[in-house]
Amino acid sequence: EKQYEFILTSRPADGVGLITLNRPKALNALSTPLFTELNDAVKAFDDDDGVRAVVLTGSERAFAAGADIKEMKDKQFAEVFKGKFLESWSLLTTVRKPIIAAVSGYALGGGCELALMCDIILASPTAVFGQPEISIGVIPGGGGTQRLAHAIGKSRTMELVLTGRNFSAQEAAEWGVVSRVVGEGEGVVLKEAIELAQVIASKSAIAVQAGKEAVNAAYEHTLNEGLRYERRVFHSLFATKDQKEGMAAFAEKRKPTWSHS
Ligand code: CO8
Repeated sequence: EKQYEFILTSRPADGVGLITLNRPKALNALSTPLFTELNDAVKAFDDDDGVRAVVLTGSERAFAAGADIKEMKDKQFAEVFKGKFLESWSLLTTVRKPIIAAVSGYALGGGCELALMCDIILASPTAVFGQPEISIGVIPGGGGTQRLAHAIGKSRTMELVLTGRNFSAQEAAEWGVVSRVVGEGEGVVLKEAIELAQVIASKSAIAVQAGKEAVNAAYEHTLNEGLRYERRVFHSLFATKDQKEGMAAFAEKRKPTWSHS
């Protein structure tokens, strides 16, 4: 694997790519150099036929405690506007392969937003989410106001964004921000995320990517456009070998062997 300064990459299981944020002294504060590496690693896994699902994690103490406040504090409007500050930080929302966030500890500000950019979030009971930007004189800038509003509604989002209060793993699960809270213990959330990624990686890669694209359409299209889009993508899968294989295997009472084609 390529060597990076602020992240680690590995392949913990067949078909699974793992990216670990690795700026422990700054609680994985998200800086421009970190995002340059993260984008590079995400793209490399997305382009790699051997990877069919990606897991993104941090440390036990922090998934990420937000954008790097020390990097931001002296920036001027003209600089952030002309320099398109944060614009490239959402690259991971544009890739085809599913990305699972395994969140333990702080996921604050940009850290919460980074988790929200992923396709599935699993939380450790220690996870602490929040959009504390209001307390440092700004607002979320990485999609927090929009993605939280979609996920948990206006009233809760307003309360969180306007007070900056944190919310627990339990609240995140009750509200549907995360798909579930895993059991207690060091490394449990990562282990479960890798297992989940393995299940996804064991399916037809084309069907998985089509499924991700169709679900995402629910957040961008009207219901009718979304339903039409889903049906079109469903129809198109009949052009794949994996559809033939999957349905033949069912009829023949055997396990399918995917060619991912
Ligand atoms: N930026 C820079 N450094 C940080 C950050 C941060 N966001 N968070 C923690 N650190 C550093 C601390 O400065 C400290 O460094 P040092 O040892 O050199 O003093 C080290 O990490 C450890 O932190 P603490 O000593 O503060 O640890 P505590 O356990 O006492 O507290 C907290 C942990 C509560 C997480 C605390 O560190 C904190 O409040 N951090 C800031 C949280 C925050 O406000 N985050 C929002 C930042 S703004 C933002 O994210 C804008 C979003 C932009 C979009 C991004 C798109 C993806």
